[in-house]
Amino acid sequence: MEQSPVVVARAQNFGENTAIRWGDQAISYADILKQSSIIATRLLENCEDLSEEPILFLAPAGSTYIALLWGIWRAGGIAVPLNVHATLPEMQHCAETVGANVILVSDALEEQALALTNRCRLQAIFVDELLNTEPTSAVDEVDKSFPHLKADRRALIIFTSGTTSKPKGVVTTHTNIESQITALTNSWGWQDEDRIPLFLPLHHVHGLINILSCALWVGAEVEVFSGAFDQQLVLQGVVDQRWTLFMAVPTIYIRLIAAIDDASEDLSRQYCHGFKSMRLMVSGSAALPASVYGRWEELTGQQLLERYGMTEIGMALSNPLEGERRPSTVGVPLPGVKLRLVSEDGSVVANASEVEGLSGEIQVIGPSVFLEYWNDRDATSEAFAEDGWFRTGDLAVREDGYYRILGRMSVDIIKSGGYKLSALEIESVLLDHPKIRECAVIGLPEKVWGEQVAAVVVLHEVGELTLPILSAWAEKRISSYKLPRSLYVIDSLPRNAMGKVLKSELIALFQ
Ligand code: MLC
Ligand code: AMP
Repeated sequence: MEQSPVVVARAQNFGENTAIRWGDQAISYADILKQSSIIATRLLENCEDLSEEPILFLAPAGSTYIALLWGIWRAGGIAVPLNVHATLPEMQHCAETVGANVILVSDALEEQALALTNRCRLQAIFVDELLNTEPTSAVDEVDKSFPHLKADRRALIIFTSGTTSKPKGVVTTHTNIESQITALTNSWGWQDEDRIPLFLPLHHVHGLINILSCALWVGAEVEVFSGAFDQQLVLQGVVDQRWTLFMAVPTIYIRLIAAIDDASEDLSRQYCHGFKSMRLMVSGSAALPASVYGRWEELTGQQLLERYGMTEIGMALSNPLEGERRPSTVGVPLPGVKLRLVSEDGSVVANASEVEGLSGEIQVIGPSVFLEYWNDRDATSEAFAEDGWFRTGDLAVREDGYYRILGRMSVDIIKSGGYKLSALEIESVLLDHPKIRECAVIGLPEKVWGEQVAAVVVLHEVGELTLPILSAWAEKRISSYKLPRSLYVIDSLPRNAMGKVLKSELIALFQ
């Protein structure tokens, strides 16, 4: 099956092994391969190669999701996973940005898909029935008709919020994805005996690359939880010692600490024992407070491995599997990642292993770095320094050989519960509210979520606007995790001489 991307071809080695488990059901690698073959055949009904055509897909976490992802890849297309909880305008933005003609849909999400196809010129292909059919010829035969895929082809578009008002489509190639995966499978000792729970969303790299794709790369087993994060179900899995690996955002570890603290003595002992039995627990997507690292170790004996990454680059820095894991740091560059720190005036302050103690923007170069923002040449060229290094927008310092993240360069990027949110995107939505004249969205520090979205507004006329009224209005326009959690009505926004809102003053005022 050399014509398939390596990530799919490798699955052949794992045949009847369980790939995905959910509830009391399971599906093998061979069956998912067969399903992906059916999808690819369907997509190639009218052509021999999708030739990097973007194909949207909408499916809850589970085996269908993988069959669609791999099916699109095998047919030569670019897979564009949509957030199953996104609002209609958000999905429409993704569909229009990539200029998609086709969306593959799991039947459970029919309603969202039909709403979208009513707005955009898109053909919806409902896949449940299709996936239950037998391939018309033997799978091996079918496979031979798939296009020969070069590794430098575009493979995936993940939408990410940034310092522009609308999310941008991050394009990665098959080579990028392979190198993002292998950096982690090699560094964290992934093996086919590993079993991992998946409760993070699959439209971001933490869930899609670090958990799902790494597991499938090595032939491991993924237990999928779709829908909202169900702490009790996850804790039951921990008590049953069903997993060897665990990956989550800091918010989840903070919630788990509270659950352990609140449980009866007996149950709390069982939870701690279950966590202790795992071979590795990883935290990332946002800063892990040292107090959480310490408390987790006290309770479970586990030293959380903290790492740092970004949609555009996969994972770049990691504490070691073997050796010292240092709280409040993100360790050292992963294999294949070249990293430097650059000061505001553009001079390189620390080249990988040399200078210590000077802070600068993290810039990265290497095979895991994305190709481009879809159809956005200006944003792409702005994102890279002249000599080709990707500017992350995160500040760091190197101390005693380990990197420590100091924060972000832009106040317009908010991290809440591991989700990256754009203040500008939320502002542009809120400014459409008939009562709002001016608006500044800020991230206020908060213990459990890291940061929480707050809206500071100036109203058109004396009147009232309350948070519940604003939320009810906004929830049709933006995903619920982007909604402001607090609202401050003031007379005027503080601005500098150039008219720019002084967000740091607002943060100091309201935190
Ligand atoms: C949920 N809510 C949030 C939120 N998640 N509010 C702010 N920030 C968030 N992240 C709100 C919902 O809108 C809802 O509000 C209420 O909380 C309960 O919703 P829920 O769906 O039941 O929440 P829950 O399932 O418990 O979600 C919490 C969570 C989730 C931590 C599991 O936020 C999550 O999956 N975060 C991880 C995101 C992620 O994968 N990021 C990685 C990006 S890649 P209401 O008002 O309706 O009750 C990346 C690179 C890297 O960062 O390095 O990994
Ligand atoms: P995203 O764009 O959603 O992929 O989020 C990437 C951003 O998450 C990075 O640019 C960082 O700001 C943040 N991030 C990821 N891991 C960490 C970490 N361990 N500590 C602090 N910030 C992190």
